Amino acid sequence: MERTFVLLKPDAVQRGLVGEILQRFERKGLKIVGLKMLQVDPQLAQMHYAAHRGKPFYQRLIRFITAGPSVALALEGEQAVHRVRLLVGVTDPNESQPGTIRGDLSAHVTLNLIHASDSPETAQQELALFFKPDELFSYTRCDEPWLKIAE
Ligand code: D4T
Repeated sequence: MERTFVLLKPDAVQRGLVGEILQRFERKGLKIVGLKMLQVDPQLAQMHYAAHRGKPFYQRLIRFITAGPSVALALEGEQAVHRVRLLVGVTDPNESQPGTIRGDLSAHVTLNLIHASDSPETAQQELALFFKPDELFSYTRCDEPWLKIAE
């Protein structure tokens, strides 16, 4: 089992899309193992987007991500990083496929609703950046034993 980090960005909260997006992950079978609302402050934003420092869109990105509350999520499942990235869709609104979160719900390259870790290593770093150890949970969902029928 793998864990990944997801951030529902301020536009997801402002547009009332938190439930819709959470539902897509739950319906896919990903397990929520961490969930909290927070306001990303400039320091956290700079750490999270350190790889983009100096790029033309960097200042806009920091301004946007700190503009209002976000929702941080930890999701667990088989190949969770890859599966979540597929559900999210690509960054460019001209290329994001219908059926994906961005393809269905976002039309802007910066206001793109959601961040998801791009590798298991990044996921570990980002989970540690946004969650304290006691904010992440290990538990068995009641459908899990039944679903083992296919093993
Ligand atoms: P994040 O990191 O937010 O999940 O987005 P992606 O993984 O899909 O995309 P990314 O790292 O390439 O870009 C990070 C972030 O920067 C914004 N952005 C990106 C932007 O505002 N203008 C741009 O031209 C690009 C390439 C969107 C996501």
